[in-house]
Amino acid sequence: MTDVLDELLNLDRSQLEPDELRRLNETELREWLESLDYVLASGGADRVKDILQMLEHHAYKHGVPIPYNVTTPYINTIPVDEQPEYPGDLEIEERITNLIRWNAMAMVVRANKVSSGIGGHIATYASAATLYEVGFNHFFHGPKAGADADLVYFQGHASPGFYARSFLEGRFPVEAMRNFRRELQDEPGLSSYPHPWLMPDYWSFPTVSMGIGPLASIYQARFRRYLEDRGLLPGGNGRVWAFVGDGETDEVETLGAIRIAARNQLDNLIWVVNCNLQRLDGPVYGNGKIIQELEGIFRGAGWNVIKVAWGSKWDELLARDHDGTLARRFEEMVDGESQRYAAFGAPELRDRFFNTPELKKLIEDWTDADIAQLNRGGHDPVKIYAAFQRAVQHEGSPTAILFRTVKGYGMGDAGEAQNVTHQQKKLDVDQMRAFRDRFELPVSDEEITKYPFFRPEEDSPELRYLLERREELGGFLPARSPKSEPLDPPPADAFEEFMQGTDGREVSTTMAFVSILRKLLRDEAWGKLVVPIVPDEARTFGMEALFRQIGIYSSVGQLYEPVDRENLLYYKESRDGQILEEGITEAGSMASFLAAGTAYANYGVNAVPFFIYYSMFGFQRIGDMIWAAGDSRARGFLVGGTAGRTTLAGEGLQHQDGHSHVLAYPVPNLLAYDPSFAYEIAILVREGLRRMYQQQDDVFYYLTVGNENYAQPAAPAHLSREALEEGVIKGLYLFRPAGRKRSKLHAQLLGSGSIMNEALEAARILEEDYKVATDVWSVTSYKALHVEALEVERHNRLHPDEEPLEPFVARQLRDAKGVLVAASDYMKILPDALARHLPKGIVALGTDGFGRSEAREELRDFFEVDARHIVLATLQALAQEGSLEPSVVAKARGELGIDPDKPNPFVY
Ligand SMILES: Cc1ncc(C[n+]2csc(CCOP(=O)(O)OP(=O)(O)O)c2C)c(N)n1
Ligand SMILES: [Mg+2]
Repeated sequence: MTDVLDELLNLDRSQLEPDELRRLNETELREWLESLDYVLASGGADRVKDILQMLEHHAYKHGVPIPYNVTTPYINTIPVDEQPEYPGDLEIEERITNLIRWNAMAMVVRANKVSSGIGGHIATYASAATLYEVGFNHFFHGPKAGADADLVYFQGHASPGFYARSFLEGRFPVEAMRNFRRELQDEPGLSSYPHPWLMPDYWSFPTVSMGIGPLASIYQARFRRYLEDRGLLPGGNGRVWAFVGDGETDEVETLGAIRIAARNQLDNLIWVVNCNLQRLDGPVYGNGKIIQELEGIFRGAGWNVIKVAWGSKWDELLARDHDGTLARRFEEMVDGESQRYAAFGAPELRDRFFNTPELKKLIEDWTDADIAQLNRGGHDPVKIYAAFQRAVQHEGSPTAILFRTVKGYGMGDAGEAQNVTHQQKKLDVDQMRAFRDRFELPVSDEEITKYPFFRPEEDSPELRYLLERREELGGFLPARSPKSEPLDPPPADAFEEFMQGTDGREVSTTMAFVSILRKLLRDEAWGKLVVPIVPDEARTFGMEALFRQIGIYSSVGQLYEPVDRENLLYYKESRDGQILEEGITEAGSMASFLAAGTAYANYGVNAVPFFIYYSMFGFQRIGDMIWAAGDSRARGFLVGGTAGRTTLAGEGLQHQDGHSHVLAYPVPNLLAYDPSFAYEIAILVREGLRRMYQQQDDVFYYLTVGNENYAQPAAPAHLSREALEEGVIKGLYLFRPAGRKRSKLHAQLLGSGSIMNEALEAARILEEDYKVATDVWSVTSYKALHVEALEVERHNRLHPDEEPLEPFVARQLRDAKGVLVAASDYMKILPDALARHLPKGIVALGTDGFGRSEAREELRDFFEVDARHIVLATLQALAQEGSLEPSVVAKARGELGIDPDKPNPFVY
């Protein structure tokens, strides 16, 4: 051989005849391949990898960059000879799966038969049934597995399948199945989608808003590591499984954080991507191959990827495919073409897929029935088991398993692989019969018209098998079982220092909040449970002292000496660090909030997340995730910093939030506060801890804090501590009674956040310059006042024969004299929404409109929320009620220097 090479090497290739060149190429290739075979046989796969890597380097050094290929051939990752033996009883498992398929389909069809338009999905679960069943029978560990218990994010649109399984398990009566999507019937109903609020013993994770489940699962797996590394949770084999739709990967939330999972080496995270190649309208990627595309993305991000594209029957053909013709044909076929074979079956596959003499030869003796068995990998339990097994054994990185399935599998002409299948909710009797025959279900022709649910006898082999498997694996899933112990709040005097004020020292509410947080971090019981979460804004909010004090969590500790090591407050990362420094991702931070805020339910750990961020990038950017926190019964504190449209001065236009408090209204169990003073925050934090962790109410808190420095006052002396706490918590209390007594003119000013200072200044001007006796109230929460007033109103409506109750806000203001004027750094709708609950009309000042780049003073003038505008509004209100001449108001306008022709800050 060497002689041949020597001879050939001396040749000038350009002089060779084509035939000679071909022979040379062939010889070269053979040489290389033989060497490789030798290395593989003697040194094994690892040695081959080493050599190939070195070769690549070598070529690169000589100016030959090898194009990086992020995808592997379009065949299964796990070769047949590496598939483990299936540990279960395939036959009985198939019968169970078929029963679940039937009941899942029947519950949707029946629901829509009984009342049209009730909705539901058949095709999603039909495509994923075997994936889930292999998981339920062999992998998913239930709550009784302790530290090995898994958390599973189920695909929301597959919910009929889980209900159908739970029905077989005896967890739901048949009435519940009949009331799928009918939760307001006499009998128990079933929620359309995973909803922990509505089914708190069952669902843990709301997944139906696409992208949120996958994103949350990454941070869930990381949070689990955090708890283990910090000694708050025993280490175990518990994993996070997330089932993801292939269409769902279009959502930026789905793939946007996958590298975070790789960076944190989350081998406790397994994603099962159900690539049925379709979404709602049609193919996910008809002109390409979604599996290949996703493989590249996951591999590029550092994930372990397992592809399960082809079922076992294809192995027979691949074994005979010596020259790679079949593998190349796979590569050539786009998903849109592939969908046709699933829709039209064996004849189409025979004619169109096997489209060359070589390919036709592979199936020359095959009948259509043989060809029909050429299944996709995600319907083959043996392949699924092999993939799951490999995923749980994999170490060092997260795993994505890409399963190829058929959307609407088994639905036949009612929808199988049809573009309309996602929304197919109705099957006629013939289609039901076809379904029954295909899955060999014991339902008679007479029964079938009634859409019956089928559950075998209690001691049938199927039910015994199913129950045994779940018992072995730690109990039923889905299951949500909160198990944390109630925890007393810090003692009443723990935050006493904040009740005293700052003695004239000017500090912002942000600084006050951070001091409160630091105090809590030092608390014996609570300190370790606090989880500060920041999206690269710790310095913005003056929290950098915490870096050193409690450390930043890193799964690998700190592999470098930080540049500021000499500093007292250096950037300290450690394995038992407490801060979750998420980088610039509010969505990721919120996902951490979700994980920490539900740790009481998922791990029995009373973690207390404090997520501190620019208030502008909360509700309007990640509102759906905040909604999910409400739905998930998450507990904790969202802290919106640099809050208010005018409070962050200067170039902070992009951060000028004057509406997050409006956006906080829709989330039912969210309590939203816009405090003005340090002692209010102290009261609210302690109350939050009491309510959420002692009383175990599934609420969470939103606090806005500002960056304007001012002297923090002591708690007002005219109120008892009890009355003050009640007012702060319920949303309103009298902060400073009028100084002027026996006046003819009276006003009540309502201030919030840092606009409270403008209200106080306005009161001074009103009293001194216009002889108006002015009380100043602090409104800590318009939402709290509004919600309570609605509750009272509703009670009165439903109990017309009882003495009507009075809303808290009306009671507080009942005896207050004169006009009501409210000002905040938020939209006017907040005070306006209270109008009908008040004893008299209210004038609302607020910051509706886009922000501006300006200084605080100019901004407050522009938005008409400064002391001068509050004075003007008060005088105008007094004129309107007839207590003042309009000319006095016009004169005052001049005195106050307000331009009547200034532009309206609200453009439309
Ligand atoms: C944020 C969001 N947008 C849109 C929808 C509506 N929707 C529900 S299911 C679906 C298609 C899902 O396709 P895929 O992720 O491939 O799941 P499959 O049902 O195919 O398993 C869509 C668009 C949604 N639930 N959430
Ligand atoms: Mg899909």
